[in-house]
Amino acid sequence: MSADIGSLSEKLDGAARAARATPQISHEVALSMHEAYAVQAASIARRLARGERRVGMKMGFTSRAKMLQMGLSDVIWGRLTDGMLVEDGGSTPFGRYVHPRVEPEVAFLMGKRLEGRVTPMQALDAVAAVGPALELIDSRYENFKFSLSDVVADNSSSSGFVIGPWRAASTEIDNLGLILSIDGRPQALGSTAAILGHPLRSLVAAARLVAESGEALEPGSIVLAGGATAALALVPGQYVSLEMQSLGRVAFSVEA
Ligand code: OOG
Ligand code: MG
Repeated sequence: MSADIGSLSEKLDGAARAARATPQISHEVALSMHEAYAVQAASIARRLARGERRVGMKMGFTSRAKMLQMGLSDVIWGRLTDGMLVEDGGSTPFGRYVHPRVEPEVAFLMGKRLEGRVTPMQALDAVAAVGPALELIDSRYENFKFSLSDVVADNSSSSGFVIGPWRAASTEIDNLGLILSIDGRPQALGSTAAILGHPLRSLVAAARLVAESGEALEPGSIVLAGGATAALALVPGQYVSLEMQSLGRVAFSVEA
């Protein structure tokens, strides 16, 4: 069977809207990575057609912790819309998700357009600000299990994100200690060095990857550099907070 990009994107978008898991695509059709990104783009186009606005992109599998947790090792990316944004200190309804998890990330706010092959210095020059961030990932597949093409088609599990206070782009971000807490109790400790050795390397990779899909990192857009620790499963009623050295705090609650 050959891939029907339109109907696959409809299936994944529908699963996300209904917060109901769907079987892995790879159990029925073998998607190439090119086709998987086409399904992702088509499913995001459905969100944009409903009035959501594109606000950036997220990187995935940029740390060993995440690669080991999910058993996949290629760096991937996904698209962020304003509908996925959860206010810092705000809350998000548990019922919106299938089986949400949270992970600590670093966010970049772009000041200049960036695309294609760039050096770390060029990447840094394009950054307007950096901040601590939490990503809510929520695979639309049953049991949070997927192949690489499955997860790419599913917008790299992206479903929500929270961004803390922005700091100057000149802030050193290469080895910042971080504590991810649930209900005030530390659950994961780590360092931003887990993100490809330096989160800026994730931005360099982001510029190259979006260019492969004919896109650029646009001024004003957000780039999430990828989880620095394994993700934690969420349950209703939890208060999630991230404390990042030099960058400060970001938090949200999961509504029951
Ligand atoms: C895929 C998304 C990976 C990250 O930060 O590494 C990701 C998943 O783990 O479901 O967002
Ligand atoms: Mg992530």
